Amino acid sequence: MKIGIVGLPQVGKTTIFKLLTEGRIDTSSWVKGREAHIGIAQVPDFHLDRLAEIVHPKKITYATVEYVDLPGLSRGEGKAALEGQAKDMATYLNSLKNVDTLLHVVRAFDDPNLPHTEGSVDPLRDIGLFELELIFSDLAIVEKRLERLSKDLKKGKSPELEMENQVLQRFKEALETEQPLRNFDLTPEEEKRIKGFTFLSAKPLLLVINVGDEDAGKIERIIDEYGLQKQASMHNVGITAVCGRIESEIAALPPEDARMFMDDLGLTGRALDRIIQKSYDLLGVFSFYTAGEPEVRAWTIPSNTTAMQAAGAIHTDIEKGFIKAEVVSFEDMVELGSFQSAKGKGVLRLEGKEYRVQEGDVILFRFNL
Ligand SMILES: Nc1nc2c(ncn2[C@@H]2O[C@H](COP(=O)(O)OP(=O)(O)OP(=O)(O)O)[C@@H](O)[C@H]2O)c(=O)[nH]1
Ligand SMILES: [Mg+2]
Repeated sequence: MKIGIVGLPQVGKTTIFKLLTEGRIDTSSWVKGREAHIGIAQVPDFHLDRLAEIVHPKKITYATVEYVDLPGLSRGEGKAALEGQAKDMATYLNSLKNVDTLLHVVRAFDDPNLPHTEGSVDPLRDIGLFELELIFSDLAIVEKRLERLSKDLKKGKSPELEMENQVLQRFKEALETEQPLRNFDLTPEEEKRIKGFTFLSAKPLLLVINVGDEDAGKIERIIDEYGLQKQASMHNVGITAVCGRIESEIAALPPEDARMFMDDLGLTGRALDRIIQKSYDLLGVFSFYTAGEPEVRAWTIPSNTTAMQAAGAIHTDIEKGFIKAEVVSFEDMVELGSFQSAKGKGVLRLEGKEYRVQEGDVILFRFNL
């Protein structure tokens, strides 16, 4: 999973990046500019920790997320791309090419020492403003491609080009009325035709409201606090909040100290867990586990994945040679301690190719090489 951290300038993107990567990546020497910075973070996972306690494996492997911390995108940059001045936008788009989700950091903290680029703190305005830049950037790409397509279609028709033309015309209409592309449900074929483009407004969007140190109490009721009901009801949009500055400091503390500070501030959970959970929900993914003595490992898959596809997530050979999946639920595994005792108690299930893997399943694949 790959997540791009985006937003207006000076809203706390790098602060949140540090929090998500638990301060393990030194950001102090970073040059300002259009270059993005990349960090890989383990996904905290209490299921995995618990399984490791009972299996005592040689190795524990967490799922990982790759975070890309981007420079701020200022008002007007998407629009400039639309007007053919896309110099900086190309680098920006390139950094976001393979990103699964945009994590939009929205400034809600006030700080007299750090003037807001728009003159005042107004999360709702910034969400709209940023969305519009994404829409303009997409429209620039759509218009350019449509121009090219109309020339190509005059030379000779092909079903592929016609389908692409149709999809892009629909996109154009939507974008011109300021609708983001993440509202569209495309067929797999349509998706394939447009895969090569980086349409920013098509990516799932996680809004992360960055509140001030004194506003930790607002995190739980962030939607009402900032009037985000409309955003909350949108397709492919998730919302959460952090106290960026203070929570990134807490993230660097030993757990007992962290707990004390969190209690003082009225924080019920860690920012890291909040953001990961929301990202997983937004993308509709979860983890299943393999738990052998050499390695206990989490595997992230989309909901509705079959046992056969899950095998493929581990290795194509296991998918190709798939015979059966031996499945024990996380709860049974923790209670009984091993596949052997799960079998003895009759709670180990033998599942076939089409079995839909459930969150927390502990699986042993049987396969032929
Ligand atoms: N008061 C307050 N300041 C914050 C908070 N989060 C970030 N800041 C401050 O805002 C400034 C910018 O933070 P960064 O994390 O570098 O912001 P950014 O969005 O990465 O900035 P650019 O990459 O330059 O666009 C720093 O001085 C931070 O200390 C916060 O929650 N509260
Ligand atoms: Mg930054």
